Amino acid sequence: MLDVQSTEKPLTHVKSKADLHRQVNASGSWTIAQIEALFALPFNELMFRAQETHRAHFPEGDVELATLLSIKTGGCPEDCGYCPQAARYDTDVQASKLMDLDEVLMAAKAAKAAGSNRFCMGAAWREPKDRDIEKVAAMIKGVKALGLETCATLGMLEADQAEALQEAGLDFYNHNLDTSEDFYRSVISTRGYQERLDTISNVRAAGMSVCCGGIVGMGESREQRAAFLTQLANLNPYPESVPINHLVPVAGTPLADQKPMDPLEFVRTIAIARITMPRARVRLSAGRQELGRAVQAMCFLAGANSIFYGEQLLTTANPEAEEDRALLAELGLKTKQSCKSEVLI
Ligand code: SAM
Ligand code: DTB
Ligand code: SF4
Repeated sequence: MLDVQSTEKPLTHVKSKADLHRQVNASGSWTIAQIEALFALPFNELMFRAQETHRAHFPEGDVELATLLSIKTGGCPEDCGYCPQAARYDTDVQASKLMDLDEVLMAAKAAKAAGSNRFCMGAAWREPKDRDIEKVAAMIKGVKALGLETCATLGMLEADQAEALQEAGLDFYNHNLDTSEDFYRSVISTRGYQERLDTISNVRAAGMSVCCGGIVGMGESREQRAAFLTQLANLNPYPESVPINHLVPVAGTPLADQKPMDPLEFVRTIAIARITMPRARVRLSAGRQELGRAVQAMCFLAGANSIFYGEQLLTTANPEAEEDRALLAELGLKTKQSCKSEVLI
Protein backbone atom coordinates (compact mmCIF):
# COMPACT_ATOMS: atom_id res chain seq x y z
CA MET A 1 0.00 0.00 0.00
CA LEU A 2 1.25 3.45 -0.88
CA ASP A 3 2.47 5.60 2.00
CA VAL A 4 0.11 8.57 2.00
CA GLN A 5 1.77 10.35 4.91
CA SER A 6 2.50 13.96 4.15
CA THR A 7 6.21 14.73 3.85
CA GLU A 8 5.38 18.42 3.85
CA LYS A 9 7.46 20.89 5.81
CA PRO A 10 7.32 24.65 5.61
CA LEU A 11 9.33 25.94 2.68
CA THR A 12 11.85 28.65 3.30
CA HIS A 13 13.66 30.62 0.65
CA VAL A 14 16.76 28.47 0.35
CA LYS A 15 19.69 30.16 -1.34
CA SER A 16 20.75 27.16 -3.35
CA LYS A 17 23.10 27.04 -6.34
CA ALA A 18 19.92 26.89 -8.37
CA ASP A 19 18.76 30.23 -6.97
CA LEU A 20 22.15 31.71 -7.67
CA HIS A 21 21.95 30.34 -11.19
CA ARG A 22 18.65 32.20 -11.60
CA GLN A 23 20.14 35.42 -10.29
CA VAL A 24 22.81 35.34 -13.00
CA ASN A 25 20.23 37.01 -15.23
CA ALA A 26 20.46 40.68 -14.35
CA SER A 27 16.84 41.41 -15.21
CA GLY A 28 15.60 38.42 -13.20
CA SER A 29 14.13 36.96 -16.35
CA TRP A 30 15.18 34.20 -18.72
CA THR A 31 16.21 34.61 -22.33
CA ILE A 32 15.51 32.03 -25.02
CA ALA A 33 19.29 31.70 -25.53
CA GLN A 34 19.79 30.82 -21.84
CA ILE A 35 17.13 28.16 -22.02
CA GLU A 36 18.55 26.80 -25.26
CA ALA A 37 21.89 26.60 -23.48
CA LEU A 38 20.23 24.43 -20.80
CA PHE A 39 18.85 22.16 -23.55
CA ALA A 40 22.40 21.87 -24.96
CA LEU A 41 23.97 20.75 -21.66
CA PRO A 42 25.24 17.19 -21.42
CA PHE A 43 22.23 15.14 -20.30
CA ASN A 44 23.70 14.13 -16.93
CA GLU A 45 24.69 17.70 -16.12
CA LEU A 46 21.15 18.91 -16.86
CA MET A 47 19.67 16.15 -14.70
CA PHE A 48 22.08 17.00 -11.89
CA ARG A 49 21.10 20.66 -11.95
CA ALA A 50 17.41 19.82 -12.04
CA GLN A 51 17.74 17.43 -9.13
CA GLU A 52 19.73 19.99 -7.16
CA THR A 53 16.99 22.60 -7.71
CA HIS A 54 14.27 20.13 -6.82
CA ARG A 55 15.92 19.08 -3.56
CA ALA A 56 16.44 22.70 -2.53
CA HIS A 57 12.76 23.57 -2.87
CA PHE A 58 10.69 20.48 -2.11
CA PRO A 59 10.68 17.74 0.46
CA GLU A 60 12.32 14.64 -0.95
CA GLY A 61 10.14 12.40 -3.07
CA ASP A 62 6.69 13.91 -2.70
CA VAL A 63 4.27 13.75 -5.59
CA GLU A 64 0.95 15.54 -5.89
CA LEU A 65 -1.99 13.59 -7.31
CA ALA A 66 -4.55 15.56 -9.32
CA THR A 67 -7.69 13.92 -10.68
CA LEU A 68 -9.40 15.28 -13.77
CA LEU A 69 -13.09 15.23 -14.60
CA SER A 70 -14.57 16.40 -17.88
CA ILE A 71 -17.68 18.20 -16.63
CA LYS A 72 -18.67 19.30 -20.15
CA THR A 73 -17.35 17.25 -23.02
CA GLY A 74 -16.94 17.97 -26.75
CA GLY A 75 -18.73 20.30 -29.15
CA CYS A 76 -16.15 23.06 -28.69
CA PRO A 77 -16.13 25.87 -31.29
CA GLU A 78 -12.31 26.32 -31.13
CA ASP A 79 -9.86 24.77 -33.60
CA CYS A 80 -6.97 23.65 -31.34
CA GLY A 81 -5.19 21.21 -33.66
CA TYR A 82 -4.47 18.65 -30.94
CA CYS A 83 -7.91 18.53 -29.38
CA PRO A 84 -10.43 15.70 -29.79
CA GLN A 85 -13.14 17.93 -28.29
CA ALA A 86 -13.20 20.49 -31.12
CA ALA A 87 -16.58 20.15 -32.86
CA ARG A 88 -15.01 20.62 -36.31
CA TYR A 89 -12.87 17.46 -36.11
CA ASP A 90 -14.36 14.05 -36.74
CA THR A 91 -13.27 12.18 -33.59
CA ASP A 92 -14.92 9.52 -31.41
CA VAL A 93 -15.81 12.09 -28.73
CA GLN A 94 -19.55 12.39 -28.06
CA ALA A 95 -20.58 15.91 -27.08
CA SER A 96 -22.50 16.18 -23.81
CA LYS A 97 -24.08 18.85 -21.62
CA LEU A 98 -22.68 20.20 -18.36
CA MET A 99 -22.77 17.45 -15.71
CA ASP A 100 -25.10 17.65 -12.72
CA LEU A 101 -23.71 18.72 -9.37
CA ASP A 102 -24.35 15.36 -7.67
CA GLU A 103 -22.50 13.43 -10.40
CA VAL A 104 -19.52 15.74 -10.04
CA LEU A 105 -19.50 15.33 -6.27
CA MET A 106 -19.67 11.54 -6.62
CA ALA A 107 -16.58 11.62 -8.84
CA ALA A 108 -14.80 13.95 -6.42
CA LYS A 109 -15.56 11.64 -3.48
CA ALA A 110 -14.15 8.69 -5.44
CA ALA A 111 -11.02 10.70 -6.28
CA LYS A 112 -10.51 11.59 -2.63
CA ALA A 113 -11.04 7.99 -1.54
CA ALA A 114 -8.40 6.92 -4.08
CA GLY A 115 -5.91 9.33 -2.46
CA SER A 116 -6.10 12.36 -4.76
CA ASN A 117 -5.03 15.82 -3.51
CA ARG A 118 -6.62 17.97 -6.14
CA PHE A 119 -9.76 17.76 -8.25
CA CYS A 120 -9.72 19.53 -11.59
CA MET A 121 -12.93 20.17 -13.53
CA GLY A 122 -12.52 20.69 -17.27
CA ALA A 123 -15.06 22.03 -19.75
CA ALA A 124 -14.81 22.13 -23.54
CA TRP A 125 -15.73 25.78 -23.79
CA ARG A 126 -14.07 28.66 -25.62
CA GLU A 127 -15.24 30.71 -22.62
CA PRO A 128 -17.95 30.11 -20.00
CA LYS A 129 -21.20 32.09 -19.96
CA ASP A 130 -22.16 33.79 -16.71
CA ARG A 131 -24.82 31.15 -16.02
CA ASP A 132 -22.14 28.45 -16.45
CA ILE A 133 -20.00 30.21 -13.84
CA GLU A 134 -22.88 29.98 -11.33
CA LYS A 135 -23.20 26.24 -11.89
CA VAL A 136 -19.45 25.63 -11.70
CA ALA A 137 -19.30 27.78 -8.54
CA ALA A 138 -21.69 25.33 -6.85
CA MET A 139 -19.43 22.44 -7.93
CA ILE A 140 -16.36 24.20 -6.54
CA LYS A 141 -18.07 24.76 -3.18
CA GLY A 142 -19.12 21.11 -3.00
CA VAL A 143 -15.69 19.74 -3.96
CA LYS A 144 -13.91 22.04 -1.55
CA ALA A 145 -16.22 20.94 1.28
CA LEU A 146 -14.87 17.41 0.73
CA GLY A 147 -11.40 18.66 1.67
CA LEU A 148 -9.92 18.58 -1.83
CA GLU A 149 -7.99 21.37 -3.53
CA THR A 150 -10.02 22.70 -6.41
CA CYS A 151 -8.96 23.50 -9.96
CA ALA A 152 -10.99 24.35 -13.05
CA THR A 153 -10.22 24.79 -16.73
CA LEU A 154 -13.12 26.38 -18.56
CA GLY A 155 -11.47 28.42 -21.33
CA MET A 156 -10.99 32.18 -21.40
CA LEU A 157 -12.17 34.18 -18.37
CA GLU A 158 -13.19 37.79 -17.92
CA ALA A 159 -12.00 39.54 -14.75
CA ASP A 160 -15.42 39.35 -13.04
CA GLN A 161 -15.78 35.66 -13.87
CA ALA A 162 -12.38 34.97 -12.33
CA GLU A 163 -13.47 36.86 -9.20
CA ALA A 164 -16.69 34.83 -8.97
CA LEU A 165 -14.74 31.56 -9.17
CA GLN A 166 -12.30 32.76 -6.54
CA GLU A 167 -15.17 33.72 -4.24
CA ALA A 168 -16.63 30.23 -4.68
CA GLY A 169 -13.35 28.85 -3.31
CA LEU A 170 -11.42 27.94 -6.46
CA ASP A 171 -7.75 27.38 -5.58
CA PHE A 172 -6.24 27.01 -9.07
CA TYR A 173 -7.29 27.93 -12.59
CA ASN A 174 -5.71 26.04 -15.48
CA HIS A 175 -5.18 27.90 -18.72
CA ASN A 176 -2.27 26.83 -20.89
CA LEU A 177 -0.05 28.84 -23.20
CA ASP A 178 0.39 25.47 -24.91
CA THR A 179 3.52 26.32 -26.95
CA SER A 180 5.69 29.22 -28.18
CA GLU A 181 3.98 32.26 -29.65
CA ASP A 182 5.22 31.58 -33.20
CA PHE A 183 4.44 27.84 -33.27
CA TYR A 184 1.04 28.56 -31.69
CA ARG A 185 -0.15 30.12 -34.95
CA SER A 186 0.24 26.82 -36.78
CA VAL A 187 -1.83 24.96 -34.16
CA ILE A 188 -4.68 27.33 -33.17
CA SER A 189 -6.32 30.15 -35.11
CA THR A 190 -9.52 30.86 -33.17
CA ARG A 191 -7.88 32.44 -30.10
CA GLY A 192 -4.69 34.48 -29.91
CA TYR A 193 -1.71 34.07 -27.61
CA GLN A 194 -2.37 37.45 -26.04
CA GLU A 195 -5.92 36.36 -25.14
CA ARG A 196 -4.38 33.46 -23.20
CA LEU A 197 -2.04 35.84 -21.39
CA ASP A 198 -5.02 38.09 -20.56
CA THR A 199 -6.93 35.21 -18.98
CA ILE A 200 -3.89 34.26 -16.91
CA SER A 201 -3.58 37.82 -15.71
CA ASN A 202 -7.30 37.92 -14.78
CA VAL A 203 -6.80 34.73 -12.75
CA ARG A 204 -3.83 36.28 -10.92
CA ALA A 205 -5.65 39.54 -10.28
CA ALA A 206 -8.54 37.62 -8.71
CA GLY A 207 -6.09 36.06 -6.24
CA MET A 208 -6.12 32.47 -7.49
CA SER A 209 -3.08 30.29 -8.12
CA VAL A 210 -2.18 29.83 -11.76
CA CYS A 211 -1.85 26.43 -13.41
CA CYS A 212 -0.28 27.03 -16.81
CA GLY A 213 1.79 24.86 -19.09
CA GLY A 214 1.43 23.31 -22.49
CA ILE A 215 2.00 20.46 -24.88
CA VAL A 216 5.27 19.26 -26.35
CA GLY A 217 5.72 16.85 -29.23
CA MET A 218 3.45 18.74 -31.64
CA GLY A 219 6.27 19.11 -34.20
CA GLU A 220 7.79 22.24 -32.66
CA SER A 221 11.56 22.79 -32.86
CA ARG A 222 13.85 22.78 -29.82
CA GLU A 223 14.12 26.54 -30.16
CA GLN A 224 10.32 26.81 -30.05
CA ARG A 225 10.23 24.59 -26.95
CA ALA A 226 12.83 26.90 -25.40
CA ALA A 227 10.71 29.94 -26.31
CA PHE A 228 7.65 28.31 -24.74
CA LEU A 229 9.51 27.60 -21.46
CA THR A 230 10.89 31.14 -21.51
CA GLN A 231 7.34 32.55 -21.70
CA LEU A 232 6.22 30.44 -18.75
CA ALA A 233 9.28 31.12 -16.59
CA ASN A 234 9.04 34.87 -17.22
CA LEU A 235 5.43 35.17 -16.12
CA ASN A 236 5.68 37.33 -13.04
CA PRO A 237 5.27 35.41 -10.83
CA TYR A 238 5.69 32.13 -12.67
CA PRO A 239 2.80 29.64 -12.34
CA GLU A 240 2.38 27.62 -9.16
CA SER A 241 1.50 24.57 -11.30
CA VAL A 242 3.08 23.75 -14.66
CA PRO A 243 1.45 20.89 -16.55
CA ILE A 244 3.72 19.52 -19.27
CA ASN A 245 1.60 17.41 -21.60
CA HIS A 246 3.09 15.08 -24.19
CA LEU A 247 0.82 15.24 -27.23
CA VAL A 248 -1.69 12.38 -27.31
CA PRO A 249 -2.31 12.09 -31.07
CA VAL A 250 -6.03 11.49 -31.57
CA ALA A 251 -7.56 10.14 -34.80
CA GLY A 252 -9.54 12.83 -36.61
CA THR A 253 -7.49 15.79 -35.29
CA PRO A 254 -4.94 17.58 -37.50
CA LEU A 255 -2.12 16.23 -35.29
CA ALA A 256 -3.31 12.60 -35.47
CA ASP A 257 -0.23 11.43 -37.39
CA GLN A 258 2.37 13.37 -35.44
CA LYS A 259 5.35 11.11 -34.60
CA PRO A 260 6.23 10.89 -30.89
CA MET A 261 9.12 13.12 -29.84
CA ASP A 262 12.41 11.71 -28.58
CA PRO A 263 11.72 10.66 -24.95
CA LEU A 264 15.06 12.12 -23.80
CA GLU A 265 14.03 15.49 -25.22
CA PHE A 266 10.81 15.20 -23.21
CA VAL A 267 12.83 14.51 -20.03
CA ARG A 268 15.04 17.52 -20.82
CA THR A 269 11.92 19.70 -21.12
CA ILE A 270 10.78 18.60 -17.65
CA ALA A 271 14.24 19.26 -16.20
CA ILE A 272 14.32 22.78 -17.63
CA ALA A 273 10.83 23.53 -16.33
CA ARG A 274 12.11 22.50 -12.89
CA ILE A 275 15.28 24.63 -13.10
CA THR A 276 13.54 27.73 -14.40
CA MET A 277 10.47 27.51 -12.11
CA PRO A 278 12.01 26.04 -8.96
CA ARG A 279 8.98 26.27 -6.66
CA ALA A 280 6.33 25.22 -9.14
CA ARG A 281 4.60 21.86 -9.11
CA VAL A 282 5.78 20.50 -12.46
CA ARG A 283 3.09 18.08 -13.57
CA LEU A 284 3.75 15.11 -15.79
CA SER A 285 0.43 15.38 -17.60
CA ALA A 286 -1.14 13.86 -20.73
CA GLY A 287 0.75 11.13 -22.58
CA ARG A 288 2.07 9.15 -19.59
CA GLN A 289 0.66 5.88 -20.91
CA GLU A 290 2.81 6.16 -23.99
CA LEU A 291 5.94 7.19 -22.04
CA GLY A 292 6.25 3.96 -20.07
CA ARG A 293 7.69 3.43 -16.61
CA ALA A 294 11.39 4.09 -17.29
CA VAL A 295 10.82 7.47 -18.97
CA GLN A 296 8.38 8.49 -16.24
CA ALA A 297 10.99 7.55 -13.63
CA MET A 298 13.49 9.83 -15.40
CA CYS A 299 10.89 12.62 -15.42
CA PHE A 300 10.53 12.32 -11.64
CA LEU A 301 14.31 12.45 -11.37
CA ALA A 302 14.25 15.55 -13.59
CA GLY A 303 11.92 17.28 -11.13
CA ALA A 304 8.34 16.35 -12.01
CA ASN A 305 6.38 16.22 -8.75
CA SER A 306 2.75 15.99 -9.78
CA ILE A 307 0.72 13.65 -11.99
CA PHE A 308 -2.82 13.29 -13.23
CA TYR A 309 -4.18 10.34 -11.30
CA GLY A 310 -7.14 8.18 -12.32
CA GLU A 311 -7.77 6.11 -15.43
CA GLN A 312 -9.20 8.96 -17.50
CA LEU A 313 -7.81 12.38 -18.44
CA LEU A 314 -10.60 14.37 -20.11
CA THR A 315 -11.44 12.17 -23.08
CA THR A 316 -8.34 10.00 -23.39
CA ALA A 317 -6.89 7.27 -21.19
CA ASN A 318 -4.42 7.64 -18.34
CA PRO A 319 -2.65 4.80 -16.49
CA GLU A 320 -4.80 2.87 -13.99
CA ALA A 321 -4.61 4.28 -10.43
CA GLU A 322 -3.35 0.89 -9.24
CA GLU A 323 -0.53 0.97 -11.78
CA ASP A 324 0.47 4.48 -10.67
CA ARG A 325 0.43 3.52 -7.00
CA ALA A 326 2.70 0.59 -7.84
CA LEU A 327 5.07 2.81 -9.86
CA LEU A 328 5.32 5.45 -7.11
CA ALA A 329 5.85 2.77 -4.46
CA GLU A 330 8.53 1.09 -6.55
CA LEU A 331 10.34 4.41 -6.99
CA GLY A 332 10.00 5.20 -3.27
CA LEU A 333 7.93 8.31 -3.98
CA LYS A 334 5.24 9.48 -1.57
CA THR A 335 2.05 11.37 -2.15
CA LYS A 336 1.49 14.74 -0.62
CA GLN A 337 -1.67 15.85 1.16
CA SER A 338 -1.85 19.61 0.83
CA CYS A 339 0.17 22.33 -0.85
CA LYS A 340 -1.04 25.19 1.32
CA SER A 341 2.52 25.97 2.42
CA GLU A 342 3.79 26.29 -1.14
CA VAL A 343 4.12 29.99 -1.58
CA LEU A 344 6.11 31.38 -4.46
CA ILE A 345 8.69 33.95 -3.52
N1 SAM B 1 -11.30 24.30 -23.16
C1 SAM B 1 -10.41 24.74 -22.18
C2 SAM B 1 -9.14 25.35 -22.75
O1 SAM B 1 -8.80 25.06 -23.88
O2 SAM B 1 -8.49 26.10 -22.02
C3 SAM B 1 -10.03 23.70 -21.15
C4 SAM B 1 -9.77 22.28 -21.55
S1 SAM B 1 -8.40 21.97 -22.65
C5 SAM B 1 -8.74 20.31 -23.12
C6 SAM B 1 -7.01 21.93 -21.58
C7 SAM B 1 -5.66 21.56 -22.16
O3 SAM B 1 -5.60 20.18 -22.45
C8 SAM B 1 -5.21 22.21 -23.45
O4 SAM B 1 -4.77 23.52 -23.27
C9 SAM B 1 -4.07 21.30 -23.86
O5 SAM B 1 -2.85 21.74 -23.30
C10 SAM B 1 -4.47 19.94 -23.25
N2 SAM B 1 -4.78 18.95 -24.30
C11 SAM B 1 -5.90 18.88 -25.03
N3 SAM B 1 -5.83 17.87 -25.92
C12 SAM B 1 -4.62 17.29 -25.75
C13 SAM B 1 -3.94 16.21 -26.40
N4 SAM B 1 -4.49 15.54 -27.40
N5 SAM B 1 -2.70 15.88 -25.97
C14 SAM B 1 -2.13 16.57 -24.94
N6 SAM B 1 -2.72 17.59 -24.31
C15 SAM B 1 -3.94 17.96 -24.70
C1 DTB C 1 -3.65 20.10 -18.88
O1 DTB C 1 -2.63 20.79 -19.13
N1 DTB C 1 -3.78 18.83 -19.26
C2 DTB C 1 -5.10 18.33 -18.88
C3 DTB C 1 -5.66 19.51 -18.04
N2 DTB C 1 -4.70 20.54 -18.23
C4 DTB C 1 -7.02 19.95 -18.22
C5 DTB C 1 -5.90 17.88 -20.03
C6 DTB C 1 -5.23 16.83 -20.88
C7 DTB C 1 -6.18 16.43 -21.94
C8 DTB C 1 -5.65 15.32 -22.80
C9 DTB C 1 -6.60 14.96 -23.88
C10 DTB C 1 -7.94 14.47 -23.42
O2 DTB C 1 -8.00 13.57 -22.54
O3 DTB C 1 -8.96 14.92 -23.95
FE1 SF4 D 1 -11.91 23.65 -27.06
FE2 SF4 D 1 -10.14 23.62 -25.06
FE3 SF4 D 1 -10.18 21.66 -26.92
FE4 SF4 D 1 -9.32 24.07 -27.60
S1 SF4 D 1 -8.38 22.71 -26.07
S2 SF4 D 1 -10.77 22.79 -28.78
S3 SF4 D 1 -10.66 25.37 -26.36
S4 SF4 D 1 -11.76 22.12 -25.44
